[in-house]
Order: sequence, then structure tokens, then C-alpha cells
Amino acid sequence: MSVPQERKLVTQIPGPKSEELHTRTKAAVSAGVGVGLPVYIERAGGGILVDVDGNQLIDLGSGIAVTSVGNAAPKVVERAQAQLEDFTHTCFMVTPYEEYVAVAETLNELTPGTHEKRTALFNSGAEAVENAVKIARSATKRDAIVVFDHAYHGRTNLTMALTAKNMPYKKGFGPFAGEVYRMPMAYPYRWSGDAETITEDAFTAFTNAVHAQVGEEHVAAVLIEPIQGEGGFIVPPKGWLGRIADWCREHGIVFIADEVQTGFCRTGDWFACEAEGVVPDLITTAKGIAGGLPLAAVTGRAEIMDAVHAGGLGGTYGGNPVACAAALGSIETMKDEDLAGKARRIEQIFRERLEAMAEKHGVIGEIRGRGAMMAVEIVTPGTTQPDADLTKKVNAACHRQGVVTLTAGTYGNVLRFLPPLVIGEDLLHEGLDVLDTAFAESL
Ligand code: PLZ
Repeated sequence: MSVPQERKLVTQIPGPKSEELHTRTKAAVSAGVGVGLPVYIERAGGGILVDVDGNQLIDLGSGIAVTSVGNAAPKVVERAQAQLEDFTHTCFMVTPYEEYVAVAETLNELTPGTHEKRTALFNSGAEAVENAVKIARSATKRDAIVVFDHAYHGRTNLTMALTAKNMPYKKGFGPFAGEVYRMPMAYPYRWSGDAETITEDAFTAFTNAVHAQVGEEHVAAVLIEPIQGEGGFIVPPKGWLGRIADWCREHGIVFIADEVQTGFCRTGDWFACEAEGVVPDLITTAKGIAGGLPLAAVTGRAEIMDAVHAGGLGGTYGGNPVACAAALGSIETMKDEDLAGKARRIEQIFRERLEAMAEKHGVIGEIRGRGAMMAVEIVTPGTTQPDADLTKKVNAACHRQGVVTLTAGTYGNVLRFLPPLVIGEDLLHEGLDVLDTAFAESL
């Protein structure tokens, strides 16, 4: 690996060259595009990002759960490079190519369930979600889509409607697409009782509300993230997903799992639904699929996927050959290096270290997540009152010390960790040392 796997700070963060570039950004790039940490990256590999000033930062974000195989992962680069030299684009709808088919075959095999499946490829998570909705509507001849509190599904018009949070995703961007109904989400930290009671209560609230407000017979699909991502890494209680999936089957409703963030070994399985033995009708994937190249997919039951009229799905770039080649390299890496196992090991390390921190710093209300998708919810000690300001402070303190962390959550009070699955354990521990200090400093 050409990028040295160590943290090294040679300037303040951000350094002078990054600051210069950021001045250009402000003059050239829409202010609507936010930047979390204005450190400009020159090279990256494994668990390290190297900036233009020569600082080496520990990556606990993977570009929001994308570079699970590491940045510029060898097999991704090799396959994408070879493909670049062969051809870069034909449009699969005009003259197709094998790489697209190979990705579809791989997804049909890897995703939960042994039923016959089909796949369609797109460019982004939002586009995959939009298409999953189109497919479900076309197959059921129904309109309504049911989503949940705290959900995140994208920034296009339909996916904004599916997304729960106003700021920054929806504010001022309406009117939104119709026939979207939001239901309560089983959020254990903010719902009283044990797991079984929460599942039961939330499920009753959910089914009653759908029945009263929508009518089961109008519902085309229920769309859910098996672990909510942007909403704050909310892990629902055991049984919740399965209850919903069963209820969907009973009512002829398509159960769509949005695994854009949770998929591809991130949670310690190929897909997060597997931990509960839940088999979705349709599954949306993106992010980790192609090691950093834009690719997304909808995979699902053949009879649902094939219900759409010929020509009804597509797009100029969907399933671009270079992105497909990268995906094949990324998936091969996940298999060869048992990255699902690595994700489980990362969870162990995080839990142990975060629990110790929670004991020391009374502001950690909950530690949660699965695999290499871990988070802490930060609250006023002794209460469940969200502390978004402190969350920002701790996040910024990590950044200043060269550790890239991310925030999340409906209330902005979740600090989340999405390291590349190939990150070395020493780097993880060092990142966690920095986090520990960041808490101590910020309180
Ligand atoms: N579904 C579950 O997590 C993307 C968004 C970051 P795109 N999450 C990161 C931001 O602020 O824009 C996401 C997701 C889930 C869909 C999406 C959308 O995926 O590839 O960003 O369109």
C-alpha cells in the first residue's frame, strides 16, 4: 500500500493549502453544497487520507460508508483501469456489455433469499430508491409508499419526500412528491420498555396508522433501512423488521430494504437484513458496492422486477462499465479478505472502547450500531436530552487532531463511525484515543 498507514500532522487542520483551496471553493462552488471538514485530499489508501498539506488523517468515515474496501483498493483500481482502456461507455440500453450482467448476477446471488431474482443498475442511492418505488408501484398497481420517522433515502424530489428530516435535506425544496406516508419507528433509546414491548407497541402503532390513514390495499411498498443511517444509526429491536416483512406479505405489499448504507459487509454480514433472517422483496444498494465509483442497484424478486414494461427502467449512465468493473473488484476483495468478519471485529473494538468512554464521560446516552457502523448518542448527563452542540464540539476536536468522524441523527446529537473495513487495528485504537481526549476536552 503506497499510503503510509499512520496519522501524521504537519500543519494545523485545515492547513494553509487546504485553506487556499477552500477560498476557491467558496468562490466557485454553490454554497448549498456543505463541507464537513475543509481538508483537501490528495491521496488515500487503507485507513488514511493524505491532504494537500501533507497531513495524514485517520479515516473513520469512508466517505459515508463507501470505501469499505479502502480507498483506491488494488483490485478496484486494477479492474477499473483495465476497463477504462477497453471502453468507457456505450449505454447499456443501446449496446450492452458483460460487466453489467456480471454485477447483476453477483447481486442476485449475494442478496438475501434463494428465490429467483433480477437486478437493475443505477448511479446513486437516491436513484436506486426512486426506481425501487417505481418498480413496486408498477408491480402492485398501487400508489402509496410507507416510510418511517428518522428515515433517510436521498435528496431527489421523491426521495426528499421519503426522507424524514427537514434541515438540511428538505427545507425550502418543496412541494414534495405525494402518496408518501410516514409511520412511527421503533427507536429503542427513545421508546420505553424492553425490546419485545417496543416491537409490539411500535408494530401496533404502525399497523393501526396504516390502516386508518392509508388503507393496506393502497400501499405499494413499505420502505425501511434495516439500521437507520443518517437518522442516527438507529438499530430497531429484534423482531421489528421481520414483523413488518410478514405483515407486508399478508397484504400484498412490497417490502423494500434500503441497504444503501448498511450493505456490502458494513454491518458484519453481506446485508443487514441477514442478521434477522429477513428476506426483502426488493433491496436497494449503492455506496460500498463499487469501492468509490458511483454505482447503485435494485435487486429483487423476479416477478416484481419483471413486472415493469420494457424500457420503463434505465438511464444514460446506469451500470457504467467502469463502475461495474470496480464493483466486481470491490466484491472480490470483500470475499477474499472476509471483510464481513473484519466488520464484526471492528464492532468488538468499538464497543469495548466506547463503553469505557461512556463510564468516564456521562454524556454518552447510548452506544449502538452493528459491525463497522457504530455510533454514540450524546445527551445531557442523566437525561435523554440531545446535546447537538457538544456533538459538534467533539466532532470538531477529532478533526483538529486528524481523525475524520461524522455526525448524524434527527437531533444532530449522534457521532458515528464508519471506518473502512480494511483499517488496521492500531489506527482504530489511535482514532479512539483521539476521541476519548476529544470528549475530555469538550466537556
Ligand atoms: N439511502 C439509506 O444512507 C445516502 C447521504 C449524505 P446517494 N446517505 C448519505 C448526504 O448528506 O447526502 C443514502 C442512504 C440511504 C439512500 C441514500 C442516498 O444515496 O448515493 O447519496 O443518493
